[in-house]
Amino acid sequence: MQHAQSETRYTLFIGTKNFSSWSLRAWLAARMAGMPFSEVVIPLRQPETKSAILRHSPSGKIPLLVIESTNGKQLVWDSLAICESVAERFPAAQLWPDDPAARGEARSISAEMHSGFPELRTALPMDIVARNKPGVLTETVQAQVARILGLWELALTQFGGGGGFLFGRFSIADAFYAPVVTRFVTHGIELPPRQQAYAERVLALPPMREWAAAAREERGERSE
Ligand SMILES: N[C@@H](CCC(=O)N[C@@H](CS)C(=O)NCC(=O)O)C(=O)O
Repeated sequence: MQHAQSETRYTLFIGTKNFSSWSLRAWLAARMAGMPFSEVVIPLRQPETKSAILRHSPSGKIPLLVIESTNGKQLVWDSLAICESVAERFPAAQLWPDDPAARGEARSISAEMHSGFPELRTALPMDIVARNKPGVLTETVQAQVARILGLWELALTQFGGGGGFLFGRFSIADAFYAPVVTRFVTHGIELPPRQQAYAERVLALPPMREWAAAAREERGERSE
């Protein structure tokens, strides 16, 4: 279904909801910003996945945001670039903190997630419906888990205030760590109380519940 918003039309190409952590980040930021968009899900891990993505996304990766207006068609690819475009086009959503110090930190921790934690991403893949027994983590992965919990602690203490999210109200930083929250649940990583409470707030966001329900449906499981 296409949504029309004045003369601009947004289409977000994403991957299988159970697995596609980069897609979740862009999709969640778009939903939290109230952006009207159509979504196209391209199933991942299929023989035809690459060619299906390449039909739309020259980078060969998703997420991809297609913006169509009277000015023509614009492609925005890569999760962080999409989040930035959403923030720019929907300023009322205030997807970055107002305070420059908080904004600098929110951008830094989002960028650190975007470009980092490769061992954690391999050892603890996103699989929203799975519940795995906690396994033995390498020292590198343990250090990366500790780094993330430390980043959350710092942001919640310095900037979280009463809002409950890393920088008070929901921001792109929360979108960037939302898949990590699901990974901790899937892989049975125990969290300290403050981080656990934060994780629960992220999972309780209506769009997160909607995404998780869709992931269960993809896997042929009944939604809650
Ligand atoms: N840096 C990119 C990474 C995108 C990415 O790796 N997407 C995966 C899905 S989560 C993908 O397109 N995989 C399909 C493939 O590589 O064939 C971003 O932040 O958007």
